Amino acid sequence: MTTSLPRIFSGVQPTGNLHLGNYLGALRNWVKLQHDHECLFCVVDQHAITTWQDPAELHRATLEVAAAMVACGIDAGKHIVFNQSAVPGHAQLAWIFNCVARIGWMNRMTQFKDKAGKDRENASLGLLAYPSLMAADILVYRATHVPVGDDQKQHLELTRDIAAKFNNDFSARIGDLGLGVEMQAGDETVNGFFPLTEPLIDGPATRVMSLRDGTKKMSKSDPSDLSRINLTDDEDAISKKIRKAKTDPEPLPSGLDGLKGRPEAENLVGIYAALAGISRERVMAEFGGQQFSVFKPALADLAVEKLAPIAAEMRRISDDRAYVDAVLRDGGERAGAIAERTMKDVREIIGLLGD
Ligand code: AQP
Repeated sequence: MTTSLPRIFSGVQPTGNLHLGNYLGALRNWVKLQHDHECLFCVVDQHAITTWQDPAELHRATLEVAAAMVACGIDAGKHIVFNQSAVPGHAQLAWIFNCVARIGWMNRMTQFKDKAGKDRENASLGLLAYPSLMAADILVYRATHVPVGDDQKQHLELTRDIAAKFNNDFSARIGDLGLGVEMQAGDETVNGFFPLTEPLIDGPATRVMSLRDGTKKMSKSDPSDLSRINLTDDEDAISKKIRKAKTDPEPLPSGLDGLKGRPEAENLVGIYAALAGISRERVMAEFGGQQFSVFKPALADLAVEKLAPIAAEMRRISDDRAYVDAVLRDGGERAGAIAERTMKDVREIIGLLGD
């Protein structure tokens, strides 16, 4: 895998059932990007354990996420599909980044604040350092672009901060060893080892919200299964969840402006637009002024049409355990070779003796 195409890294945590938000915010975009990028898609199992996971369930979910990537259309032969713990470079580089990043940077992360909640002192140290491991995931492959949902924007900014500080802290050494590449940092051209990775946050569904509360993002860890459409849901479950989705008593407004202050209606319109591959304006042109009793069945039909084939493909692939194991093994070997080349240079830059 040595092309001159821009390199993409992105990951999904095996923390439960993959849902519509993961699909529209991440997986579906990955499928499009694989045509003109060199891609690494990772099941980030070491991120998952920043909060407690049942070991058997973690194992199952890791295989399921890998199967989902392939079921959604990722070409695992051309690109790399693997699990994070198969490549030691992620954890090795994360430790180095823990020594580069500042505690204050981590304390400002909204995901940490949300997940740690009020009992911050009792959160795992790993949860606080999560963005450092995420920076390592990306930079151990010196990836130039990361497609993510809107919720990961702050972590991506931190990844750039870590790369910039590393480049700056070791600039003389990077220059002496001839390991720098020229890159643009704002208006300046700088010489650095790690790229300043760009996020790719694209499409009408970069933040899909819960079906039970339009102010909360759709999430695997929401205790209510009715809050999300799982990629494994069958036709009946998809229809039922859309029928039961929280809405207000008013019909849909006639234009997009009327969706302001109506988060549940706005969310359903966004989901329809994303699944149909049309703009939200077009959805409003078709359904504006209509009751939810008309819009919801249309949305349910569309969701079933788009998602049921993915669920069927996921089941087919998951049943072939040997195939999923082979995808992950092959991906881990190829990813490991790239990561090890980076780590060799990193050790030399820092002055670690290594092996
Ligand atoms: N609701 C969402 N809308 C759009 N994109 C989303 N993503 C997640 N939720 C939404 C995107 O999916 C990719 C993988 O996410 P993840 O599994 O690594 O972690 P997450 O963002 O923490 O997802 P969850 O579902 O909320 O998991 P839990 O509940 O375990 O924390 C990312 O690109 C993410 O942006």
